Amino acid sequence: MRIKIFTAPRLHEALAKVRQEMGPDALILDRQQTDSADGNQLWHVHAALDDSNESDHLQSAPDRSTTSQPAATPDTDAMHHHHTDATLERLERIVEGLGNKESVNLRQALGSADEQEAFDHLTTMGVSASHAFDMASDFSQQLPLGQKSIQWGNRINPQKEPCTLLFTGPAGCGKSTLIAKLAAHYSMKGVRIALLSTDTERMGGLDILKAYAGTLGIDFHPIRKAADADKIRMRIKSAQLLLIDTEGWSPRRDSNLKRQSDVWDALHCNRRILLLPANMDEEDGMQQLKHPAISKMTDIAFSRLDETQKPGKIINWSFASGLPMSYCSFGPEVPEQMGWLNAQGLTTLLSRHHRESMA
Ligand SMILES: Nc1nc2c(ncn2[C@@H]2O[C@H](COP(=O)(O)OP(=O)(O)O)[C@@H](O)[C@H]2O)c(=O)[nH]1
Ligand SMILES: [Mg+2]
Repeated sequence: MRIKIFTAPRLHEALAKVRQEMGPDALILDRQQTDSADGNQLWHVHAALDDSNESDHLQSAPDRSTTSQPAATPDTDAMHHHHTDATLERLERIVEGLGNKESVNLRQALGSADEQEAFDHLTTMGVSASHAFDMASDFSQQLPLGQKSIQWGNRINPQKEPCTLLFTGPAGCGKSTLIAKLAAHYSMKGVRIALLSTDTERMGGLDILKAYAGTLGIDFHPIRKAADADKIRMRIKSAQLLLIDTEGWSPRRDSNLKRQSDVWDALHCNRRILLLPANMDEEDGMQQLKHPAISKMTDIAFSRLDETQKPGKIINWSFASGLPMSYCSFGPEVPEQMGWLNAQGLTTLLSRHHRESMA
């Protein structure tokens, strides 16, 4: 048994250190909070690792190095698989247990019953335990959530500064609808708008936006290849707001990404917004954040907030992506049911959802 103390300014950071060094088998024995010499708080987590598991493993695994048969027989292979399956199963149980334990530890480390209740609300809404721990105090006082910790995007002001916004994300996430909402919203304010779409290869890909452009009396241009970008930009050079729709991506059509990203580069967009549907499973969303196009994005936006019981996952996604939060969409109606996320809005979103789920 190896025991070590891990120290960090915040509890979840100390717990992360434990996992990093000792792995998922580590047991949390104790945690304490102290004040450091400079008056800041420090967390000390006592963790233990049972090294004897490793020698168990060595004894029970078939020792291939000393065997006289060079090739594994089907029997030893089956034994080996069985052993690996059992180990994996055990590991899964430990990881799950540790996850729950970490959540319990974080909850217990909160100062008051109000904060613990806020922690419970936030985790029920889908906020991860470590972010819920950091936000519990603000939420319990109904203060704006994540004002300092979350990255917030800069709102556009096309009347003052022309801008080009591109939207992308998984297929069907609501890109065209959000662009139609923005187009309607800003055209009502008298902003000169043009719409472009690189969604030219799919049957019907251009249709929705083309129809909205017709209704709103706005210029609309499909753009097929990077070489057309200059010509089209010349034709719409008086536009103050250029909104660009894309076909987005799906695992089956990634070959198209190169063509799309060449067009994006040629259009010199100053904002490239990743749109994730909030009704997507949190893990699936995390997978989306590994997509190669993510490195080119400047902001993250969320759609379908009306279709999830766990809107708090958008906090986890935005921390994981490192991208600032921007627009949100919470219904299919154009131009309503759209907004710009800020700390106050996020608090309202999570409080309202909580009240509704309690009702
Ligand atoms: N409930 C709900 N539906 C939405 C939202 N945004 C888009 N939709 C609907 O989702 C469907 C796909 O949207 P669309 O904009 O075509 O997705 P795209 O493929 O990403 O362009 C349409 O039926 C929209 O009306 C939203 O925030 N909430
Ligand atoms: Mg579309």
